[in-house]
Amino acid sequence: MRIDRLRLRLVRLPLVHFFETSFGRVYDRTFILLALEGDGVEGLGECVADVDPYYSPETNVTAWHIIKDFLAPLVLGRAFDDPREIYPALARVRGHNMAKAAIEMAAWDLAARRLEAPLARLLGGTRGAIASGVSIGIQDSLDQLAQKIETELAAGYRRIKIKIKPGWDVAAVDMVRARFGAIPLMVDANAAYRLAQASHLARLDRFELMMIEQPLEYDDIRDHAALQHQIRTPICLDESIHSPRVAEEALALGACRIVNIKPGRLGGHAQSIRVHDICAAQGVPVWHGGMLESGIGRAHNIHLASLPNFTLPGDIAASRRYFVPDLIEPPIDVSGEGTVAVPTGPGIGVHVDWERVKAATVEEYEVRA
Ligand code: SMG
Ligand code: MG
Repeated sequence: MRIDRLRLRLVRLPLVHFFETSFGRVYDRTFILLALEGDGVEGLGECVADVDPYYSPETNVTAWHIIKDFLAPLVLGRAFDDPREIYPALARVRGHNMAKAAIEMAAWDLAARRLEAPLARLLGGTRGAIASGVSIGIQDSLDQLAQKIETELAAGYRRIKIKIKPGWDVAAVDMVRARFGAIPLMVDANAAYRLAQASHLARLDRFELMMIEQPLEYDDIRDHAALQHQIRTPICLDESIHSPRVAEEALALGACRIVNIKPGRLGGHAQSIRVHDICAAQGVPVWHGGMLESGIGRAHNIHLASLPNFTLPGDIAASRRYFVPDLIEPPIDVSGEGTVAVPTGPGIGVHVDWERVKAATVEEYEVRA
């Protein structure tokens, strides 16, 4: 396929409910939608960068700049036999995985649409539905947290993840265990602790959590390995795993026992599959993370999460938890058993409501070969 045109749209959508992590509270989501056209077919990607550089160093402004000025010229007018060639073609640019992933994932959608095949088939997906969990942000009170958990369990979700930070950790988990018993439960610290707090984190061991996600700094492997030797709860790494090489290092050093895969953080589907395979070869389970994506990014995630080593429920929930209406129609829904069906149509297999996209667009850019 030859890439003839690239289009960027900066889109802003209000969130149904605020989302709070250890680095702050957000009320809306602003992100870049990327369309690649080749051989008269269009593929879509969603950039998971945010307005601020708190989860990752990238922002919408850096991604826009890097795509427009450096990445687009590396793909426009070029012919690719396989979307696996895209990430290597962008290698001259260091880092900026979220910007790269938006292009790479659009190329996968384009390739799948040209073959009139669902994306999951090209990626190597093996299941027709994925297990879905929810990520519940820090709330104003423990009562509010309990109410949220009750709602999500009633909806059928397969596991509950709560965000933690110093001051909102042991007591929150204690409340959840006391009220809801042995539900599948995990916590995510988004790098809010330091190794010196290991004995405090060890207080979580008695709650038999599925895992603690990214307790220490975003670029740290060694301290996570030290921490894993001091706590019983399995560590799952999110922010730290930005490449297959780092995934190998983390596993070799014993820095984690579970890996969160987000294609935006890794530079796209091909790099994600490599991490998936590295983990599978070592018997390490993975699950699919979430970045508050619209239905477009969410659909990409669902296809990727249909690969065999995604054995734990992911942060891929129904559209209605985030955006009403979503940019796709019908929205992503979850079954009463807590599963999300893998779309069967060509490409990402969802119908985009372009009127809604237009209404939410705050900036546009287009460039042709
Ligand atoms: O998409 O449901 C979702 C959000 C899942 O908790 C979630 N994501 O660290 O895993 C994580 C966070 C990152 C998003 S906060 C910008
Ligand atoms: Mg996380």
